Amino acid sequence: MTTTTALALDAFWMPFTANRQFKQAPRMLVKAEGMHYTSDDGRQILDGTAGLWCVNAGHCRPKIVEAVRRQVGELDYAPPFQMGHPKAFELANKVAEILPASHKHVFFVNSGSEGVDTALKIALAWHRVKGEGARQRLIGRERGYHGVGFGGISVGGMVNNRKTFGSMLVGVDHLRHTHDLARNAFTRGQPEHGVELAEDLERLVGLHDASTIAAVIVEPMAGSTGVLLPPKGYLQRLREICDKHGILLIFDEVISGFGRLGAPFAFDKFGVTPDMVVVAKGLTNGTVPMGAVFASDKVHDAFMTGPEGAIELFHGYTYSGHPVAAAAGVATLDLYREERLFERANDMAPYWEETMHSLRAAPHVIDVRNLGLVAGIELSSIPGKVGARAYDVFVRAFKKGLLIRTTGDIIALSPPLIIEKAHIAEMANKLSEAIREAA
Ligand code: PXG
Ligand code: PLP
Repeated sequence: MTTTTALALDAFWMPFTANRQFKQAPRMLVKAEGMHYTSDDGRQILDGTAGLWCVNAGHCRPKIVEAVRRQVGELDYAPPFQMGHPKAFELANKVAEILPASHKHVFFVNSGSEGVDTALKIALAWHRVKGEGARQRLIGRERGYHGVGFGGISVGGMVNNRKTFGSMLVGVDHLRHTHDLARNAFTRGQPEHGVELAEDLERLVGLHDASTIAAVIVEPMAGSTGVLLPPKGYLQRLREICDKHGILLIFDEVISGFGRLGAPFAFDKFGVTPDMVVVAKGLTNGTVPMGAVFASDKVHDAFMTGPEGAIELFHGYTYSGHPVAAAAGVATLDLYREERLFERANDMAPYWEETMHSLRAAPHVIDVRNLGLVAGIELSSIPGKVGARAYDVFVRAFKKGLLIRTTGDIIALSPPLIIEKAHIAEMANKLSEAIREAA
């Protein structure tokens, strides 16, 4: 095993990391199995975040590991443009089995960011194909996270991800976010208040006119910004307003997809069907990078009209439908089904909810919110030092053998769906201690 001390750390410019701080006191993971990581000093770390919201079936599951091994030795790579290989089709079919009859078209990408770019481009191209090329505006939402490509940061709404990168895409506007602690703190499940915030889309239609708007993209559950659940009725109302004005609705389910909320997708859970869905992360259980865009017949079929020899969509990636990722995806979906992991998440949710809300008793906790196997615990900020308290909790939790994720002063928890009750109790205990000990 390569130890941390033997490694020079300078060359790797780490993503979304305080590089200089990290490299002075590195936190290194060297192995994983099931619910746990092993750190380089040999400690077991309970994974409270499914890696980064992606390892939904738990770590190093033999079925997936074997599928990847077999595939890389049999067909390592095949070009995806004007060529095919069976695994990509097999995976598309397998994904289609858990999609509505009207949405069985799957475009493969390699990450959530690429998925978002792809969905936004399809939306623009779709309106053009339909003869409405003036519909070029894209609408996102404040506090949204849609990855880090120029498309994603343009429609995204987290200021630190945007402010240093210039003017981004033009013609983008944003809905108001739905976070409202004054009315909704300590809600279990979907908040009661805030359906009226969907009317903000009518405001934007009034401002720009529907004839200029191509699509609205939202996370049905906002994850990265700190677990914001949609108010009751909000997504339904967005769907109605989009329908009324001929605007496409895109759900970014990079986090909420593949069982996180106790259903295959958030759109199943909330009963609102978007025109396109972006997924990544859980598609391959995090083992090999892959994402996808699911398109409805309405979207897909409009492209299948010109001459048969013409490429319908001038878009794709060298690694779209990569054989090794596709093999990982097939094995992952088999595992989800065999172990009924989406149902399991739903069955475990009441205990999760009860245990997470017990953290309300810890100091500085100003909100606990939850759905399925996700929870957000919001702490009051130290004046003038937003994020310092939660970071302190994060470091303390790691020392105690628990991996959590923080954003600002919000702690996000999203464990693998194989979690047992004893793990949930352990998480709450360790987290409660870490919060109490933090400044
Ligand atoms: N959309 C959503 C909703 C996401 O959560 C992406 C797009 C981008 O996916 P890629 O694979 O390009 O990273 C994501 C990714 C966090 C955190 O702090 C969350 C994500 C990524 C990094 C950090 O919670 N989600
Ligand atoms: N840059 C150059 C010079 C390329 O040739 C390609 C792909 O052929 C890309 C970027 C895009 O890479 P990818 O398809 O992996 O996104």
